[in-house]
Amino acid sequence: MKTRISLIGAPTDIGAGSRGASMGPEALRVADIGPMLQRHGLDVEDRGNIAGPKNPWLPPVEGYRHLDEVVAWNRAVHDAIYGELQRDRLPIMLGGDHCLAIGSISAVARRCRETGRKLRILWLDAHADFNTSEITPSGNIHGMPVACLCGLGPKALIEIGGQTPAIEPDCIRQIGIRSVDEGEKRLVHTKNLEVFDMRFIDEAGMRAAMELALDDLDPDTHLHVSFDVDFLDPEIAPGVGTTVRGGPTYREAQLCMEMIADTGMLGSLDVVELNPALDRQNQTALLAVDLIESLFGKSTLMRKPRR
Ligand code: B3U
Ligand code: MN
Ligand code: MN
Repeated sequence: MKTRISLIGAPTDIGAGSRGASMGPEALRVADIGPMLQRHGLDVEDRGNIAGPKNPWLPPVEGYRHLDEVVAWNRAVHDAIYGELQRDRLPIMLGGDHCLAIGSISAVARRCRETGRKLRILWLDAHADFNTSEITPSGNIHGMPVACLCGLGPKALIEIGGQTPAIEPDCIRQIGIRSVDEGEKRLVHTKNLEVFDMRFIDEAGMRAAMELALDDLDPDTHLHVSFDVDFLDPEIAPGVGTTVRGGPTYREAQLCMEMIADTGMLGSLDVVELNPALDRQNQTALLAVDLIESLFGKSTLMRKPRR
């Protein structure tokens, strides 16, 4: 894994259904994300925050809320993430709502095309984020990034990375899913998305889910983790706009992060949907930072225990 990390804040709630995710980057900094990574011997550069349009808080137009502003933010995110990848650094995007993954992942996909590397995306989320303007119940674009990345969406958003579609559905593995809208469900099946939903995790366990999600990785793979904090059970992570009960426990989430760390292939990360306005004493940000510590290789022991 790369040891040179860049933090990039994207302080906006432009794609969300409630206000407050714009404060996510600062809450993660207050929870010590930078110093924590430094304590693990990583070279960390905090590149500060990206700027973009303010949130006009208007109703949807033709199935999209704030489309022009979402495009502007994602173009800026794309350029910032692409720049860090070109500098051979591992970018961590501090969101911001999940619509911003269109910018970050299109940049990662573009870089993978240029360098000939394979791409695997782990989408940790309560939601599939696979809506389109025709089927969205809300018009909120944070419910659409996976569809946009797969080429289903407005021209301005699907073209951000240069090539359309930015990615193929078969490079995504979704984990922790437990809230999918009716039309969205049909689209998930049509496009054959690989989803390890909570039913799967209940029955087979997080270990089996992650073994499959990380199965047959080419040794030259860029692993991107898109961590929507609402992936976590709201009992432990109340600071998000769209809580869905029945998510992974603290232990399950730790195992998930540790198994990703064990691959040694992490190449980029989004941390999104953290909403400090809904949090209690920054506990959700502190939890996210704790889990990110495991994602970057914190483990209890140096080696496996003797049996
Ligand atoms: N699927 C719903 C709700 C939602 C999606 N992502 C979040 N919420 N965070 C929608 O509005 O598309
Ligand atoms: Mn999401
Ligand atoms: Mn979500």
